[in-house]
Amino acid sequence: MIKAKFLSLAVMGLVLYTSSSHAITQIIGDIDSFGWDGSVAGLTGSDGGPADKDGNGTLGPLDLLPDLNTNNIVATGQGDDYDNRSVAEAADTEGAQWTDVTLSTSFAGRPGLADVAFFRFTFSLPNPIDPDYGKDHYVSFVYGDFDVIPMHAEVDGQFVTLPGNSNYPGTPKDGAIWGTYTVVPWASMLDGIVLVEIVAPNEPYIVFDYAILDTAPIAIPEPASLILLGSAILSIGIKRFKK
Ligand SMILES: [Ca+2]
Ligand SMILES: [Ca+2]
Ligand SMILES: [Ca+2]
Ligand SMILES: [Ca+2]
Repeated sequence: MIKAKFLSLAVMGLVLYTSSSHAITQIIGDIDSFGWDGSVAGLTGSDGGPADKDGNGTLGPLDLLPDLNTNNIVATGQGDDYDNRSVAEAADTEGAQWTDVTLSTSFAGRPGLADVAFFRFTFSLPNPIDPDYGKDHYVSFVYGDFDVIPMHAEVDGQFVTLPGNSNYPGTPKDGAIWGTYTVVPWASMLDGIVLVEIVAPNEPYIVFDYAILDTAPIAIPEPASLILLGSAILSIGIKRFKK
């Protein structure tokens, strides 16, 4: 009986601790295949094949943005403009307004172009007792069709390289979806703000899905290793061909 009481007290304590613990984890926009969740299966990529390259029913890194008019090009003025934002996303002022909508020069309904996009995480700091306290975090974000240089991100002023269409393994692909992440040192979080700024003065067509601040990064294939893998496969192929 005493043991049972102790156990139930311990469980209560755990519940109290969990509910009062304070994490910083925050998402701007939503993880919904750039607003295409539910209709991904019917979408075609710029290569004429399915946009959902890995066939998992969602659009993420290494999949392709939809080529809506199936002319094998995904770009401004190429029939690929859309706005899949919810009312709340469209009305947001902290970054969700730049997601699930084509930031495209040919789209009258655009909230702006890539160069003005930003994601601003604002949070209250956890207490020293909380598990996230003192921990470096990660900012990750997912986007498609970066193909006009220069383009990079700045996370609290730190330069972040962004892979684009030309980094697609094997051969460059229009509308390639990539994600990237970077460490946000705890020291940089003490002001309660993490700001992601996109610097892309010439990029006329790009789409973002979401940005997330968390203690772990999202899973993203490494472009460098993929390119190495791609060229290794290619060289094996050439060797075989030469035989
Ligand atoms: Ca997929
Ligand atoms: Ca198109
Ligand atoms: Ca582009
Ligand atoms: Ca989204």
